[in-house]
Amino acid sequence: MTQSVVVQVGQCGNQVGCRFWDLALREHAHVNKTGVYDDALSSFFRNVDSRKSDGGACGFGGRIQHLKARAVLVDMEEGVVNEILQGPLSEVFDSTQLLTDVSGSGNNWAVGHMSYGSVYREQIVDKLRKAAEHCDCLQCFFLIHSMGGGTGSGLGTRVLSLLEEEFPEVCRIVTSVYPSPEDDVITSPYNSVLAMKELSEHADCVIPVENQSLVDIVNKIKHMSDGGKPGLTIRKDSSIISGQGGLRGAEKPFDAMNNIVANLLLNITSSARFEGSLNMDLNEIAMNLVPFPRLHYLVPSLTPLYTLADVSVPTRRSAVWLPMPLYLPHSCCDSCRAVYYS
Ligand SMILES: Nc1nc2c(ncn2[C@@H]2O[C@H](COP(=O)(O)OP(=O)(O)OP(=O)(O)O)[C@@H](O)[C@H]2O)c(=O)[nH]1
Ligand SMILES: [Mg+2]
Repeated sequence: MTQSVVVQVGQCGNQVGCRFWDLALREHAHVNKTGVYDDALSSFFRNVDSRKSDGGACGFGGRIQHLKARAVLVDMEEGVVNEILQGPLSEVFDSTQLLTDVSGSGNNWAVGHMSYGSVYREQIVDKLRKAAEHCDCLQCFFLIHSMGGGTGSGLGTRVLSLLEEEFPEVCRIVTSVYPSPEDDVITSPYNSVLAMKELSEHADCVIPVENQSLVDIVNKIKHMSDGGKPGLTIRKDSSIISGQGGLRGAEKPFDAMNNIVANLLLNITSSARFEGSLNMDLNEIAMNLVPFPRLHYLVPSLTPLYTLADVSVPTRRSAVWLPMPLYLPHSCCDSCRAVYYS
């Protein structure tokens, strides 16, 4: 089986990434009842025995010792990463995977891209290489970042170009969180435009997610959970609307929105994380849906939302992919839609 590495940059990238790891662990725990480290777990997690001297890597078939996420966490502020390290997911990361500074990029794309990008270039490449060396067959890098923040958009896109430079053969799938029209970061439209150019040039696939749409979806789900029709009701403590993930106390403002993005990533990667007759390689997403190299923005769609009420719901009927250029002219009628939904 192949492996993938998640690179999360900036506050948004790390917060979304955190929800992804939380839900992924819960999903694997639900499926893997035996406690054995298997192929499915190896795609996004390493099994590490801290008592061993050679880095502690354990092979397949043994008991799960310590699961470490195949991730690199980058933020030019310390707050979010420190919070992760004090939270329930602290065991999933170790210090070799983290890179932080103190002051942040001040919502300035150029500071992230040019200043921090140059200062931390070697350290970033070093951490990416280490993560890659832990994989038997590295297939994909997932970059998660915001388009509005200085670190996410500036340094995030710099990391993307470093990935292309250092690992040209490995597929780069980017999840970009676009700012809503009412975003409180005044420079976010500029940051987004500057980052878009880099995404067009260096990514294999971009999955754009927009914050206003996430707010709308969260409100819709909350409405459904507050007394929808029978069969459409979402439990109040379900993973899709609760940031607690069954693990921690207070819910943070972006948690419900980040859960949607994390669920999306879980769905995209499920074929790579689990065995199955419809199993496909992640790079086939780009191969099948990208008609021209720079036309690689895919609009993700998640349906129906209420099956996401709990990650323990076994059926997966989601992650419909509509490549952007085909979406508008072909979503006109049911027969057109059927082509894409089949
Ligand atoms: N969906 C979502 N959006 C977020 C989250 N955190 C921040 N944002 C959005 O991201 C943009 C700000 O980017 P941040 O990620 O906070 O900034 P940063 O990358 O840390 O960069 P600097 O703080 O400038 O160094 C704004 O548009 C916010 O609305 C989050 O957890 N989820
Ligand atoms: Mg920040």
